This record gives sequence, C-alpha cells and structure tokens, in this order.
Amino acid sequence: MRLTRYFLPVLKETPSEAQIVSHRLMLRAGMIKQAAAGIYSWLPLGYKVLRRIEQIVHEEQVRAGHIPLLMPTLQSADLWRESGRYDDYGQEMLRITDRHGRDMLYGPTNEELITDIFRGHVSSYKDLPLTLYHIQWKFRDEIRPRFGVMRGREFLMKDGYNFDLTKEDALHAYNRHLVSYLRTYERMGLQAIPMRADSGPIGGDDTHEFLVLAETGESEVFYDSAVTDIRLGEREIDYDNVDQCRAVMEEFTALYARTDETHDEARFNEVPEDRRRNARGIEVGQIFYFGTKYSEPLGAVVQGPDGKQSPVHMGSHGIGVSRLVGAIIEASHDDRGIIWPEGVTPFHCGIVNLKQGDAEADAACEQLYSALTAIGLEPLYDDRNERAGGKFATMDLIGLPWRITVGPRGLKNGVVELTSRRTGDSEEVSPEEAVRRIAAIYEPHR
Ligand code: 5CA
Repeated sequence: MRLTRYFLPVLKETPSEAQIVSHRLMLRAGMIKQAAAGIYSWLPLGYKVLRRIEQIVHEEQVRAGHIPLLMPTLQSADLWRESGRYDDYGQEMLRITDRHGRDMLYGPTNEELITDIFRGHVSSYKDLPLTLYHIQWKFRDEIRPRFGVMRGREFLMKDGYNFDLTKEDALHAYNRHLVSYLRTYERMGLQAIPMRADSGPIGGDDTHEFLVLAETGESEVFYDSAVTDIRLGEREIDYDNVDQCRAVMEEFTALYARTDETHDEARFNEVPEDRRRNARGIEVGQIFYFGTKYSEPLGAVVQGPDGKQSPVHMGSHGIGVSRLVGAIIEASHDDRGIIWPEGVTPFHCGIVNLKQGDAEADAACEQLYSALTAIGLEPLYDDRNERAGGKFATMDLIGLPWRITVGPRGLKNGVVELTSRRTGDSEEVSPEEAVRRIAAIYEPHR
C-alpha cells in the first residue's frame, strides 16, 4: 500500500475523551471512529489488525479440532425463555420488537442458539465429541461503555461451544480450550494468564479468565509472580491427548492466580511473601464448563452406548477479539505510539522515502516495494511529499515493527537503513539484505 492512496486519518491532537493510552492511540492512529456510545467503525488500519487477530484465532481453533460456523446476531426471545435466561439477563440485553410484534434480541452470547442447532441435528453419542465456534458481533448494553473497544457495547467475540457425552469428556474439552488459548495469545505477542474466576450469567462451577496484566485493566487480580515465568512456547501439542492437555492445564493453573471475585486471602497468604502480587488485568478470554445447564431445559439429549438418553455436557469458551486490539496496545506502546508485535501488525514494514521526487530514491523505494510484495509481504510505503520528521512521526504512531528508510545519501553508498520500532536500533544494509532480513523475521509468523 502507498500512503498517498490509503485512508489513514491520523489525528494531530490527543482526543480529550479518551482516558487510556490504547483508546487514545487507536483514535490518533486513525484505527477507529466512534459511531455511538460503545459502538465503533473500524477504519482501514484498525480493520486490518482486527482481521489479523481473527485469523490467528481461526487457525488455532481449527488446529484444536474445532469447527467454524456462523450464527445470526439477532435471535428470537422464545429460545431464551426456554432456558430461563430471557428475564434473568436484565438490562444488558438489547431487546427488539419486529413489525409483527415478535420479541427479538441482539445476542449477547449464543448458548441457546447453538444448543438449538445441536438438538435439531444430533441424537447419538456417535456424533460426539463436537465443538462448534464462530467469530461474530455481540451486543451488551453495558451501563458504562468506556476505554474505546475495551468495553464496548457492540464487540467482536469468538465464542465456541463443546458438546460431550460425559463430564470427563467435557473437562477434556475445557483443557483443550485452555491450551489452545495459551497458544493463541502467545502468537499475538501477549502473555495472558489463566486465573480462577466467577462464572456470572453464563453459569457453571469451572471457569478461568485469561488476563493480560496492565495498570489500566478493569479487573483486580491476585497471583503468585512465578506464574509469569511459564510459557507454552513451541511445544508440540496433540489436542486429542487427554493426559497431555490436562498436564498443561495443571502446569498453568497450579500456582495461585485469581480475580477478586474468587480471591481467597488465606490461600494467598500461603504464597511466599516476596512472590505475592496484587495488580490489575484485562480479561481477554474466558472458558466455562457448565454441564447440563442448557442441554437439560432445551432438551439436547443423545443416546449413549447403553441405549439410554441423557443430556449432553457442555461448556462455552470466549475470546474478546475486538478487545484484544486495545489490550495488545496497552501491553506494547511507548510515548511515540503503538509497537505492534509481528504476529498482528497491520503492515509488515514501512518504507520511508526521505526525498520524494529524487529519481534515485523513488526508484529504490519502488524496487523495495515490489521485492517485498513479490514474496507475499505487505509494506506501507510513505510516498508523501512530507518532511522526514513528519514521516517518522506517522510511522512511530502507527507502530509498524520495522522501517526501511531510503535517502539519496545512503544510496550513494549502496545502503538503506533498517530500524526496529521496539528498540530503535538502526542498521545500514543493502536494499537486498533489508528484504532478506524482513522475510526472515516474518518467517515464523506465516
Ligand atoms: N458465552 C461465553 C463464552 S463463549 C461468554 O460470553 N463469555 S464472556 O462473557 O466471558 O465473554 C467472552 C469475552 O468477550 C470476554 O472474556 C471479553 O474478553 C470479551 N468481552 C466481554 N464483554 C465485552 C465488552 N463489553 N467489550 C469488549 N469485549 C468484551
């Protein structure tokens, strides 16, 4: 993409309505525009990041054996009356009446709808285990939408639902989700710690939230600092292997880590004092096991190997896809702007032409642009007639992890400058070497 042809409405001023850094930077970098309280349009740069995050979520879900589908955002109230949640959900649910006077709602979550699909088509244990998921817009009429996309009213969620014959099988699905979520967040350059939590309106006893530590987080958390040393890394996971998934789950949840709702002072005090932490975090996902809470009232039953009918054991598992954009920025920025991790960056690198209109500099930029594009990378070429300082400021604000700077002086010596946004370190290399280096950096992310 060439900047002169793109739509990147960056703001010079810091928007006064934004209280936290991710919201400020998303507005300043032209990523989003508020349409109504807690409802946003995703402008091209923001949309690109959202898509990258979605793609990682899809890939990791499919790797874990989960099957994508797509359910509608508008649902009939009748299904929610069957589960008993229509009245329970309260004012967070946006209720709508259609022209025939039928009660509808904009889905805040999909347990009922997915259970309806299941009961209509599955009747035997032979079709289990089954996990279906989608990435879809939700609406919750939050009393206090704030912090931009972090607490929106309309937001994008990955929600997945497992159907199993027994509790034991459903707990494997729970563990499998936990492991796949760890991988998902790590690919985005994030550390999200599973913490024992409260199940709220979804219900059930077993639930973990995934928290990214950040001062601006809305959740208060208590944990043993040793949990922050554990990484999934590159280990091979066989998602069908019950023992392996359980072992990873146990490894990541053995140490004390809880949100304030489930915090237990006595147990916390057993943690060595120098490792006790009380901090804040951003909830970027949550997994639940709730047994037959929905399958029983909605009649989602299967015939077991013994010929007996029984309600399936279920759980649901959510990732805050749009919230993640804000969470990643909270975790990765400096006073000049965003610093995208390579896994989610909207463009792989920036090309800055220090002297637009100089025949040699223009030609070198064009060559870099085609060489990078030819190997499947997406550069953003700043081809505006602007001063170098303005171009650098834009690149720093929008946070591309790598920048190639091209100017007549360097070209005389056959070099361009390759700069890391994270460290600020620059190196002079030949244009060909710059392309090779960028290709190698992104190799693990493709
Ligand atoms: N049905 C279950 C799991 S599929 C469910 O709805 N879980 S949830 O309520 O925990 O939501 C899943 C994730 O969506 C949360 O962890 C959070 O990251 C994100 N989320 C929830 N509310 C909002 C909101 N108002 N704005 C942005 N993201 C949100």
